[in-house]
Amino acid sequence: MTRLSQDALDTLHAGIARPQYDRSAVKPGVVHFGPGAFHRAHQAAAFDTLLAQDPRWGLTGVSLNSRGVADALDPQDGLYTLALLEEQVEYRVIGAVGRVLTKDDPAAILGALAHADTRIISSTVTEKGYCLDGQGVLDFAHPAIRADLEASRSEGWVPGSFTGWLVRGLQARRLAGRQGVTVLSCDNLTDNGRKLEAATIALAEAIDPETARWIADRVTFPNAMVDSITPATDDALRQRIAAATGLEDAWPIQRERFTQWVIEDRFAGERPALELAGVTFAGEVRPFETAKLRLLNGAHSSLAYIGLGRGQETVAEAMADPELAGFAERLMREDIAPSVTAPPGLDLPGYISDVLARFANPAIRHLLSQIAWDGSQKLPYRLLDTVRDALAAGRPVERLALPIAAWLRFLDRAARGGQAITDPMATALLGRAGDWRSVVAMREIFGDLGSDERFLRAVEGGLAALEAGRLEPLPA
Ligand code: CS2
Repeated sequence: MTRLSQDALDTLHAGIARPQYDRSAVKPGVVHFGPGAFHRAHQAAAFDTLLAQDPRWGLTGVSLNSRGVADALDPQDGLYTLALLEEQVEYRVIGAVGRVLTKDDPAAILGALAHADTRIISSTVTEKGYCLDGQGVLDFAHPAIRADLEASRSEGWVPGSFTGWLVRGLQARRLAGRQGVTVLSCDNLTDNGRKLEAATIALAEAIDPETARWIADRVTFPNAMVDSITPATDDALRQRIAAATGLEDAWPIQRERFTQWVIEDRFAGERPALELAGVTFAGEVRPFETAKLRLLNGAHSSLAYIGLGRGQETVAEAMADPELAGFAERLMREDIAPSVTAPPGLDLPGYISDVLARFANPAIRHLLSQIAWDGSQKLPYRLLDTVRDALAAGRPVERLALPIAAWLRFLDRAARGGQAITDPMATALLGRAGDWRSVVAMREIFGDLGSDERFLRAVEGGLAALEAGRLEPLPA
């Protein structure tokens, strides 16, 4: 079967949406770190819509950790197919991604970052890509940061971390006399832009104080909230895409039809007219971030760890379990919602109902094991901040502690079964598995909660409940 490529676009089956612009006229205005499934499902689809009106916002991807995306997309001239999963699946070929650069060609990455056409540097590198400590600031003891500090002592240094590349690229822009840029985080953490700004400037100050001052003056780091459920690509999707489009696609992407992107209107120069693609620009993004991270992502992680413990595989399967679906709804409405100030115009009870319906979508095969990745990086923003707010307000935390107990049992099962887990702190966590108090005592994850007796009693009650096969916490 013919492979998807620029030349093969004309052979696409009728009815398959394709780029509505001349790709040869596109300028690469955006350098994106982490062009994985979520980026290509969400931001790239929005830029693809915008490019039909404004050719200045093409995407150059940068993959620092693997060649997989580059090897899949470069033979396809950056093209890939996006499947919107509802009853009636819709297919769309996305052309917004041009090249995908890898760490094998650092000069090309630096050239893209320093290029005159570059106006935005964006990221989906996940929480762990920021190298932050438990307080959300740059961890100078992080091995990747220490390596960058060492490397930066030599001329022409090549960074290894995302933050290191930001410093190196912004330094090159400064030395070349380029304009400032907007650094746009699209990762799931509260105050993502401000945290990235502080981390970047802190690293720059340690490497090149003149660049740190330049960044503070000429670069903006808006906060942003991103949302669209994007299950991992599998061979079943590849087969569906080949049958539907008539072309072979090495790495198609699938997501739900729902997508939301709220960006703080704080750009270093002209901003892209992404409102043409349904994106919202706001003066204050924090309420949107908190609502989404705590309600959607907090419930997602809860379903993942509890569902895996009940032998379930997908989010839809967990939601088909009445006891677990009921627990998730009570958790959202009674324990998380009180800690959330609804963004302007958002009806919180209705939002919760919509999220639960999205979770239950049978057209989406979203693996609980995928959501279970990186718990040490996700749970602080998704559940532990909510626990802190509840404790401070004198609200009960037993139901909030149950998913934490489920995560502790998830770690125990992996350790006992000799299974690896995907988590940057896997070694430390699996080394402590079986002694849950030593895990909860890890300040880089739990901060002060590890010594809060109310929280510890709630976790103990959650462990007892799960051991008894119940989802209502037992008194410790
Ligand atoms: C999920 C998120 O994998 C996970 O951790 O909770 O990727 C979730 O699907 C997105 O945040 C939804 O916008």
